[in-house]
Amino acid sequence: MAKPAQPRAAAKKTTARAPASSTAKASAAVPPVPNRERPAEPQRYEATKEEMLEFYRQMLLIRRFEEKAGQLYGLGLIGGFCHLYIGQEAVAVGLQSALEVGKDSVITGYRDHGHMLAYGIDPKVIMAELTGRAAGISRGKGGSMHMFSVEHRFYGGHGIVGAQVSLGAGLAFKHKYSGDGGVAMAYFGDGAANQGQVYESFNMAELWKLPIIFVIENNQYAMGTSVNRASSEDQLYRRGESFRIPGIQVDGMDVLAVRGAAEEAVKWVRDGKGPILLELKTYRYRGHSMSDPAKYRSREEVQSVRDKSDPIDHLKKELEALGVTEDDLRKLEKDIRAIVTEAADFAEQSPEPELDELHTDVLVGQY
Ligand SMILES: Cc1ncc(C[n+]2csc(CCOP(=O)(O)OP(=O)(O)O)c2C)c(N)n1
Ligand SMILES: [Mg+2]
Repeated sequence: MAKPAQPRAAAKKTTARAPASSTAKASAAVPPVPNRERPAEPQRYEATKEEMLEFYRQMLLIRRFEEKAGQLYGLGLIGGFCHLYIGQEAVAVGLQSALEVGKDSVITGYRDHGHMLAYGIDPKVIMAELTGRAAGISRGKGGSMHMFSVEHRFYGGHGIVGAQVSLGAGLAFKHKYSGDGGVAMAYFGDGAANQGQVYESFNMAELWKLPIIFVIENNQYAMGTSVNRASSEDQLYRRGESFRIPGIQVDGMDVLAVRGAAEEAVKWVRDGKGPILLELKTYRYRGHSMSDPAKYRSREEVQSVRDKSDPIDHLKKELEALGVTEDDLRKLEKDIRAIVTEAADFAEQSPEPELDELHTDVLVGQY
């Protein structure tokens, strides 16, 4: 006898995890019924006061560095494209604080300054690269979108939307092949999440159980297009489902929630369980790039996110509640400003590359 057809609702099993974010939309009416092992529900990270101060310091460094980069761009000292990370600081800091610099690889798109700073790369050589100086991390020839540090295992800085996801799968393959214990973290945007090569990479990564954390930085916009206008499935943490890649949605404006999710993701991947997908709900305060007139959203929208969910203000309040004084925070701010001023002075005073550098490093040898 033929089996009775399953009722529609029961057949619609979802293996996606319920959103961990307070800002997340309500999950589907049918509760998730996992049919395979899933990572544990992430908890907000229980940081010590020292760790919280360090997260605060790193986020503030990114914010002040980016503000300075914006100023230097306005003065004509930075040429070409420049995409600022202001508003998204908790993502890079929360995630990369759970990685091991020099062991785990990181790769991202063109909005890359924050990821470098979060991986401990010297602000001076990043700023010098932005201003096209010989002392820059890519010898002044890469600019904002093309920076690398093989020493840190930071592999760029890529201008082709989505390309870094496939390259990231390659980095993960290398970690697995050589058995070096490292994992790869590949960041991409909500817009990039609609690129075909992302899904080819998902397929291979799961098939070969590659140690990779796919990170969607959902800042709500791809240039001037909002995620809801461009994506048929706008709950991006579900995008790995048909490849059996578990997904977790995270409040990307809360550095401790981000770090908590990173803990679970790193554990899953290092344990050899294959890839995992994190969707970080975040927001960029500035335009897509420095030349964006930002006519696709209102000032009120931006201001309201800044007022309600700023990751730095949020952590500042928590630190104050723990007894960190205004004076302590003022001193920290002063130290950060000094680091950024030093980086800008270094970048302005360094010489440009020699003309004969035009033909060097066009093709790089083997690493
Ligand atoms: C293959 C490709 N298509 C289009 C572009 C032009 N482009 C540059 S950035 C961008 C938007 C990407 O948005 P998203 O992935 O959300 O990242 P975000 O800028 O928000 O960080 C587009 C369409 C490109 N660089 N590469
Ligand atoms: Mg985006």
